[in-house]
Amino acid sequence: MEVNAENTTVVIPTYDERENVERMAAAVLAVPGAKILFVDDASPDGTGDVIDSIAKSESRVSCLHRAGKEGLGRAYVAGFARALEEGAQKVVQMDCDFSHDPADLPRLISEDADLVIGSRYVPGGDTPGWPFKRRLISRCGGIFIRTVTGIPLRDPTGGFKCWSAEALKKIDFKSVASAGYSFQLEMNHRAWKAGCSIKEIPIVFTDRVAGYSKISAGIAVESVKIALRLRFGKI
Ligand SMILES: Nc1nc2c(ncn2[C@@H]2O[C@H](COP(=O)(O)OP(=O)(O)O)[C@@H](O)[C@H]2O)c(=O)[nH]1
Ligand SMILES: [Mg+2]
Repeated sequence: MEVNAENTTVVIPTYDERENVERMAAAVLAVPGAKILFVDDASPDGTGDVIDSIAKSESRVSCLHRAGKEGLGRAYVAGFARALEEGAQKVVQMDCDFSHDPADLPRLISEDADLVIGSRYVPGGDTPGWPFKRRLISRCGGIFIRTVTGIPLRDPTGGFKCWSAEALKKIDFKSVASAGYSFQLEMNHRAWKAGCSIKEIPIVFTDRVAGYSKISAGIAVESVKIALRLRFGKI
């Protein structure tokens, strides 16, 4: 699929992704016109320096350097603000570990909705290789979130998404409460409540090959807390 992504910025948060950034930059740059904004939280492994050296020779790549690790949600808020300042009409969010396949970008970008969500749980979506326990936690999490908040999404916690600039401006993303991974849920909830058009398209989510996962046991707890706060109007 061919797309013209000149108005699109792909925001990619990085923390210790040295082994992935170069390959990721090349894969996203293969989408004609697309810009990449990495948001690096002073990765101890020197990811930020690797990105800076890519950016020197590639004008479509830039890096927002932050002073320290503040969580995925904070990194995205800063990245979205920068992308909008620079005039992006569409803003994509994507992990740097190839769990989100850059080959899906044209499909995500060309869809017409305020928010397009790459979904693991619509027909055609999948999480190959996940052990039963992980599938169960993710599925039950989704059911819990739908039941508690009422959000009509099959995959309310996924992180591969494309926003229209108008939708981001409308939902006042800078004021989200979530610092970490529950950012995904909170943002989706805002978009839904604001009446944005939301579309879920299938993606296959594969586990990372290089580097290590930054997810921790606290993630599920954070999502439960955020879901309850969303339900009871505390955010
Ligand atoms: N800038 C920044 N990036 C982060 C932070 N935590 C995770 N990331 C990045 O967010 C993406 C998803 O994290 P990952 O560890 O793959 O999470 P998992 O897929 O749930 O295991 C990756 O690109 C990480 O490098 C953070 O605190 N700050
Ligand atoms: Mg990952």
